[in-house]
Amino acid sequence: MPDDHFSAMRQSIIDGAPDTASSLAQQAVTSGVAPLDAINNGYVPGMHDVGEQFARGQMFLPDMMASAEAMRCAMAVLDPELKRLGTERPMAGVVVLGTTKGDIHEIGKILVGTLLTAHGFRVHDLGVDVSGEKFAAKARELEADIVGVSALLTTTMRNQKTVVEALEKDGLRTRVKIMVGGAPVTRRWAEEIGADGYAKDAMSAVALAQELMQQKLHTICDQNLSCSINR
Ligand code: HCB
Repeated sequence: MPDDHFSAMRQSIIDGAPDTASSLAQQAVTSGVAPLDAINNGYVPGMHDVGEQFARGQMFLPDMMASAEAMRCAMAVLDPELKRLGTERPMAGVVVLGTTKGDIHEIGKILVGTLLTAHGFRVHDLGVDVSGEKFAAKARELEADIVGVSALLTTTMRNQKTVVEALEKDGLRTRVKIMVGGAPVTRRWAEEIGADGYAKDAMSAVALAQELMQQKLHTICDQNLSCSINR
């Protein structure tokens, strides 16, 4: 796909133009462009520009909402394609996903959920503004392997720690791995709050989830001599 097509995708997000974003995504699918390339090279850079313009006061909340809507429309086209690519894989693990309490940003989390699904994970998305207790209750109900917590605000990232605490309080911490992400989140923050890993984007989240599943299997193996997984 020519670079100017990716530029047009990026611009459709900056302009907050849902119809354009959607039809460019449709064209990408029709011409065989990998949906992840369209997302990573076209739409996500657009969201980053929007964030920077907002931070500089060159863009206001209604504009940012229009950009989010354009992103949602592009994803509505690309999402089924991503899922289709992963439908025939064996189940890789169960993930409970959500955006932390007080935070309504969801685009990145949805993208993480989509790619995890495309790589064979069974994902339960709790949505936005989710308390630690809700994460823990759902993780217990589904016997989740991994809980993924998103936070986009510096004021809400500290609530990721309350998810770690809720899982500890519920006695789930030894069974459930925790991964965190979101624009202000760092590896150091993940370590500080006692999470098992940090992912900077959706593809890294998939790699991390796969690694956490391996760690989990090895732990089970260490406790069970009859285990026969490859090391
Ligand atoms: Co929002 N907002 N926003 N916003 N918003 C940010 C996040 C700022 C950075 C913009 C800025 O000032 N530069 C800023 C936060 C500043 C800060 O705290 N440091 C900000 C602000 C201030 C606000 C409000 C407070 C504005 C206001 O009301 N005055 C308000 C907060 C409302 C609330 O949550 N209580 C607000 C509202 C909004 C909306 C509603 C207009 C809209 C969200 C719509 C929606 O999600 N349905 C919005 C948007 C769109 C943004 C920006 C522009 C884009 C976010 C986004 O979707 N990025 C964002 C600027 C930015 O981040 N550059 C801005 C694209 C995705 C793909 O990236 O980082 O979310 P991601 O996710 C990645 C990655 O982090 C990782 O993988 C994802 C995929 O690659 N990942 C995980 C994410 N979660 C993971 C979990 C894991 O386990 C593993 C990996």
